[in-house]
Amino acid sequence: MFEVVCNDAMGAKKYQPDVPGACVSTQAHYNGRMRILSGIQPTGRFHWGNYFGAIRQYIALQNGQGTAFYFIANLHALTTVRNKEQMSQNIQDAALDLLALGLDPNQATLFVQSDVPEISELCWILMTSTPMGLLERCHAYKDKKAKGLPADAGLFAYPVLMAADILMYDSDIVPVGEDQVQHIEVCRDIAGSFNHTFGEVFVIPRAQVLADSARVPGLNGGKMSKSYGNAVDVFGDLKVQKKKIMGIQTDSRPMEEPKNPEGDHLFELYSLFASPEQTETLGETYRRGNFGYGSIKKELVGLVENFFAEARERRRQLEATPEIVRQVLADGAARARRKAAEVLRRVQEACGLRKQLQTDKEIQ
Ligand code: AQP
Repeated sequence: MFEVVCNDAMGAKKYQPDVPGACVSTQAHYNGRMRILSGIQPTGRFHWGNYFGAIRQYIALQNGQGTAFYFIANLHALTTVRNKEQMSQNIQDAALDLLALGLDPNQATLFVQSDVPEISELCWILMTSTPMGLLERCHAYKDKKAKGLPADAGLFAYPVLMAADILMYDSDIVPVGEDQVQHIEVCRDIAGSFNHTFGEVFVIPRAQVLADSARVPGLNGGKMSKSYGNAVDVFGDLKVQKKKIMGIQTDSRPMEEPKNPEGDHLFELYSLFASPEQTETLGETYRRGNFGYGSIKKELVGLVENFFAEARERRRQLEATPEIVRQVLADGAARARRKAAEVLRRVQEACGLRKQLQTDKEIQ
């Protein structure tokens, strides 16, 4: 079990994901089941940060917590993936990875973002009520620009598309890593301002972040990120994985010196895979001193291999049945579109875009 921090206007609250009806103080407006939504970009293979920060929550929240919608964010990924074969391979891999890691299509709706074309219309509508300054303050865009990575209007407007993704499904909860919390604040601002102008159209969502893996560190201690070259893939080749783990950057203090486990990224990574007892023991070892980082890394290699062994096997089986994956995505898209059409109609009516049209039959 892991601890979750619910981030909302009322402040952070502790939450145990396998206790139905948790986050009680904010449940009042759910009117039944809460709606959970999150998306993940098919920009490459998923890494430990994606898994521990986000995917682990998807799986925990699908079981009886509410109605869960998860999507593969290919429209977002278009800002970085510019090759059609690569894009379609990434989407296939993302679906396989999510299903292998435990996403259950009987419990949650899994779909590809662009299979719900309504999203682009909602994005445009929201764009017209988004102040430029709000987007200029977003750190994902600012960080990429500061690192000299290519930035286009799509990357700049990414939080508006993300707001559309969330608002389109009347989402209450958005399970994410810490890096996405600011974007959800932007979504809340956009929804609040739209509601203020046009009436109570949108549900105001809130981010949900795991306390122990809000920002999983990469091999160099910075945030683990696909684009920062410091990531370890969940389903990467075991030899490559081992090499990466053995290459985790550590300091050059003498072995005998006692060390503080707090804030040490090797310790942090170890604790994600280890049992609480193993983590406790390693903490004591750090504080006592007289240990080598190499032996911890070797132990971590074994822990990681064990941790994902079953998921690897499931992935191998799923890979052999691509038609099942296709069907899961088709069913998911159909379900997602039904909800999207309902919400878009509500939005169009609220802002006067539907006035000329009399009935749904006339539109078709
Ligand atoms: N290091 C991380 N720690 C915790 N959570 C993380 N997430 C990403 N990195 C970490 C969470 O994973 C989910 C999917 O995010 P995404 O689709 O935006 O993935 P990403 O941003 O592509 O991941 P990267 O590696 O950070 O990509 P680049 O380098 O391209 O920006 C989100 O919930 C995110 O918080």
